[in-house]
Amino acid sequence: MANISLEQQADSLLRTIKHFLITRLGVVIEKASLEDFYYAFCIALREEIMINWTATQATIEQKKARTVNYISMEFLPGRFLSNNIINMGDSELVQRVLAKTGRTLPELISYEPDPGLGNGGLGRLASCLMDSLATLNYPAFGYGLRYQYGIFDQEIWNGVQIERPDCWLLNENPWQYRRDAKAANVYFGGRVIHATNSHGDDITHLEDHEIVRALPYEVPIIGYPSSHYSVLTLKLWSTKESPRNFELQRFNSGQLGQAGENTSLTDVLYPNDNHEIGKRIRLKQEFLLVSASLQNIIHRHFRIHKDIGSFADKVRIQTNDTHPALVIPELVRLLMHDYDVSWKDAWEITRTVCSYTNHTILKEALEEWNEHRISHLLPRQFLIIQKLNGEFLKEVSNKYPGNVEKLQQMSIIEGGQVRMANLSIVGCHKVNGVSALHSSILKNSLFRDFSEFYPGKFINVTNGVTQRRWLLNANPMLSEFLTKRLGKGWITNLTELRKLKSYAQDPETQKEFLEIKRKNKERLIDCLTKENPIRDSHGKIIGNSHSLGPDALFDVQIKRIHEYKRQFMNLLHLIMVFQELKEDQSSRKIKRMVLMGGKAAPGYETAKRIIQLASALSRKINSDPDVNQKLCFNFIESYNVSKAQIIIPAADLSEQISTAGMEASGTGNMKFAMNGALTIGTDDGANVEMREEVTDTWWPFLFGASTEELVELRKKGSYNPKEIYNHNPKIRKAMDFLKDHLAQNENEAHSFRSLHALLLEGFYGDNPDPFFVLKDLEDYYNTQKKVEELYITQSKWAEYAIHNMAGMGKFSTDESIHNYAKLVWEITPCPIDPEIYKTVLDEYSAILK
Ligand code: 26W
Repeated sequence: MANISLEQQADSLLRTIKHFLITRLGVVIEKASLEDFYYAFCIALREEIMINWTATQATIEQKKARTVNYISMEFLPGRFLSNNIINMGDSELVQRVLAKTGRTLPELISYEPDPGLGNGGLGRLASCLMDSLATLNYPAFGYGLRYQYGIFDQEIWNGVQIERPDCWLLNENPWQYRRDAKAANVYFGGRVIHATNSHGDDITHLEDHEIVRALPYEVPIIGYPSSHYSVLTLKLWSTKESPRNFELQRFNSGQLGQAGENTSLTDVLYPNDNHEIGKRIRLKQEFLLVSASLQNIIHRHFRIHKDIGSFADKVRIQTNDTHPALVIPELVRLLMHDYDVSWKDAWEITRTVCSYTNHTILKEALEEWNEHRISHLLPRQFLIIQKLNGEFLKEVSNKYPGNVEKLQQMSIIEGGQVRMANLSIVGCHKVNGVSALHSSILKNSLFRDFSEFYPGKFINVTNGVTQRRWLLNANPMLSEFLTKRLGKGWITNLTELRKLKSYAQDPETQKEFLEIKRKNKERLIDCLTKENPIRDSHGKIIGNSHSLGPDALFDVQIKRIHEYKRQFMNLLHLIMVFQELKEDQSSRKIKRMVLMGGKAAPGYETAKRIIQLASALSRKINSDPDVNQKLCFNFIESYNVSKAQIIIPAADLSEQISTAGMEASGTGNMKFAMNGALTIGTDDGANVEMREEVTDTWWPFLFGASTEELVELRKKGSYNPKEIYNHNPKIRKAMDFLKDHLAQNENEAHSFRSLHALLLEGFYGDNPDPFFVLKDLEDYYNTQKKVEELYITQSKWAEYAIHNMAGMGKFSTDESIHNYAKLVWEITPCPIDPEIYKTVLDEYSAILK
């Protein structure tokens, strides 16, 4: 549309909107409600998206490109509208159209629900990777589940987390396309009938099984414009709307729950993060995703290629953690059963095609399934896992004859449990961690036996984030600031940020940076005071969040609540500052506004107690006139991607304080730093590489024990938090306050005593303070003092912040994707073919004539 003026384009888009208002909704524009207008506006934009989508898919087919398929139980894409407008390059056009209609973009944007189809880091990473795949024109597909209810909405009732369903699909969603023709049948249960294929290998048929129909909804993922922006497909499977999923006979015999089991399979995202639950429905969800996606992948393969022989060359599958690990037995089975491939070849193809990303080393997060559960629900896949394991163990015992311990450690099935990580490692050609430190822990510690057995299989691909959402979309003012100095190159090549270094000392640049930060803080304060209520124990709103104005240091920790992330340490520090201010109001020279946000898994008691502690502290601090001019603390309800987009640009200080060795990477850390916050952090996850890029000089707030130190300490078993309590009066005073002076009711008293005991006594015979909160607290406290010293001199602070931004070039998912493409998938970009684009456009335009 390049040769039409912007004004003409605006008129044309407006005509389309009016057209849809009448043809889809039956209203004229003057009478349209916000819902009506939003919907018509989005489907008008879709018209253009469809052209590029069609052309992208046609190009991928025609070029017969090798494709990558990213399979993930979670995606956290964030709101689509604003991001799509930016990536389509239509910001100005949209402004013009809206000006003609008296609507504003913010009202449209905030009307849209934020799809919470993930828990946290893993899901958000998947979406950042999809954005980069699209922008870099890689031939890729995303596969996930279309949960009817995403991650719950969180409300805090007098300090207690209440979970409410997140009904993001209440209204028609314009960004998804239901594809009935591409539905797939997924088989569960049944009896196995044995047979052989033409190679004499065992294959299996099923009898008396249940069939669940998976229906895909396709979501367009729009790349940032090159000449023609690519549009990739994210396919989300649903079992909701299928004629046969509802079991009428069970319903008729009064078994209501069972009758609806399969229609409700994709209803809810399991809200556990880093904790395995072992539920049958979860296993069904995982297999549904795997089986439906594989069928779709194979179906696409045969549209383009004549036979299965080229499958190993043309297809790559990336499993996002072990949740989709059943692709391994299921692909082997499909190849043998449906395409008469021999066992040996099926196995070889599977191993060539699949690879696995690990996102956590926490033992309790490593998936295991009871073998009876699997064999009952997925009898054929279980037989394959058993056979694989038998062959694998033979290889192991050939290499290490007589080493029973090795066999036990490496076995896929052990003690009646199927270990999904072991299955993934054996069945994949590459296994990667998500930061240098994390990958080295996988290689040298957690999966050491495997890395010795399979040299070269374990690699690192450091995470990143997409600067399109996290700068361009979330922080327009800072984006302008960057573009003014660096040109637009950084939007698709983040290493351009390096050039910022030469501006770090420039007073004008510093001033402008600080002004932008200030405006972003004002935007956040506005949101907090209007949209972050305080509720009583019945949920009634009784107040609002507090603020100290934009001069205060904005100190932020936002992420899932977990002991290893150590929100608890942050809160103990808050108590210490509170107590100092109580004694002497001039003990602190700067104002500090502390913000914390994050959801607790519904069954995770300690995490819920930490939220309760945060709320109690917020109540205490904000209402105490002795301290509330200097210190203020708010807990942010229902933290999600949309809130992150407002909070992160306003932060001065980013809290990345996990126990060293436990945070696989972290990606919030990167978002904060590229938005001009300084990090107070341990040497953990990607913090290590961020520090290296920024250099120690400009990374002043590193603190805490190192991974190695903690490994030693655990080995020796000599850590004694009581000693710290006895020797450090400030810490002792804070701990005593926690136990004796904060609670306002019996429930709180119980919670805070438990938290106290967790650090000093230990629970159920466990070691006390397993995440070394007290060990690092003193260092943390001293480092926080350094933060305040530096913050006093704003220009100095700005200089540091600019150096930190300059060091973030490596942490774009564009870089991560290039690394996956090179080290794991060996794929090359496949931009839209101009000829194909022209054909599609001509055909489209012909209809309009
Ligand atoms: C089975 C229950 C369950 C659910 C989710 C176990 C584990 C998970 C995820 C693997 C947890 C997760 O989100 N991990 C985070 O992944 C991010 C992206 O790589 C990393 O940046 C975070 O450090 C890591 O905690």
